[in-house]
Amino acid sequence: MKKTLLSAAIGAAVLGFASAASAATLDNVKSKGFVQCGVNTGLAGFAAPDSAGNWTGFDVDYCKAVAAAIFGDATKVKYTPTTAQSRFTALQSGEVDLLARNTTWTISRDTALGLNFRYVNYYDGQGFMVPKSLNVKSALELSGAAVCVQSGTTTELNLADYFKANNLQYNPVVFEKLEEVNAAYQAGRCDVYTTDQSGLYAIRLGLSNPDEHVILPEIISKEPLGPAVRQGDDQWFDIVMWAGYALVQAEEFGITQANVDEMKNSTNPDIRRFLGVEKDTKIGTDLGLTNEWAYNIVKGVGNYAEVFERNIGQNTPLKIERGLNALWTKGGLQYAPPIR
Ligand SMILES: N[C@@H](CCC(=O)N[C@@H](CS)C(=O)NCC(=O)O)C(=O)O
Repeated sequence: MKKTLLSAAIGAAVLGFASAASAATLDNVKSKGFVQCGVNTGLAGFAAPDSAGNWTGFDVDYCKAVAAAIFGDATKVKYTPTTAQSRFTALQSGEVDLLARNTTWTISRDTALGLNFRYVNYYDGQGFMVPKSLNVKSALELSGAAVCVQSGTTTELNLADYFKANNLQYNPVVFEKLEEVNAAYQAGRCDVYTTDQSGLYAIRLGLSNPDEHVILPEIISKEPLGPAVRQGDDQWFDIVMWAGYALVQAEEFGITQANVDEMKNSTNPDIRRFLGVEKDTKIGTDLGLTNEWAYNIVKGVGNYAEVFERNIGQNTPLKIERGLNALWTKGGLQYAPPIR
């Protein structure tokens, strides 16, 4: 990871000029006609292509929300699969316009890597998965274990800290590619798999025997996952971040993909402003978009709850509970600053 951070930081320094010069990401996106979105190489529920090459998932819907805000068309996205290691270079080099890829917001990524984060679309934490046959009930029983982990992640760093802090020995089994980590775990080359808990749910589904693996109760870190952009383009930063808050705000208002047209007739000035029907609204145009930007997001992908439930919620194979990702009014952390 040190090497990754260093090489990415050198990349940022080398590219510093280019990113400052390419401040008008919105103009560039508009002229090419699509958003180039950096996603996973394939993580069930979050970002994965089907056999026809159509991408779906919780993070994919984020890319679509940004496209809907800009073009009024959620399909105007192209996807770049990135590994944990390659994602930051892809963003710094301008290969992608944003990352929507279970990326933890940390201070070093925000500073040394030259990125910007401001919205968390999934509050997560790092966990451990083990075969049930090991009969392990807690991570504290893992001394001496071989641990599968992907390089270029916060996971690798937290793992080292956790075992050190608890005076436990371990043997890291590290790969760059997700499929290599998965294959190593499936083949029994390691006793434990560690990553973000959401990732563990997704990876377990892809094992040949998901029921024979258990996720341990310990959460050893904070992993606030969210979209990231390059530093140096505040307008683009605002658009990408407020697209996320619009999803949350729509849920707070009870505006859904199905009722968004009807909601335009609401007499609530907050809702009218949000949907761009209140007279003299300038919210969308001040962002560099149209005042229908939030309407287009909800029309295109739904609200935060709909995006969550469609991709990773109770009626999906992942069956993830809202937990920390419930609205702030329902005991969670999802909270949109005022859209006014
Ligand atoms: N949130 C952590 C970990 C993110 C991460 O890359 N996790 C892996 C394991 S779940 C992943 O998504 N791999 C998918 C891929 O490489 O395509 C970070 O930002 O460093």
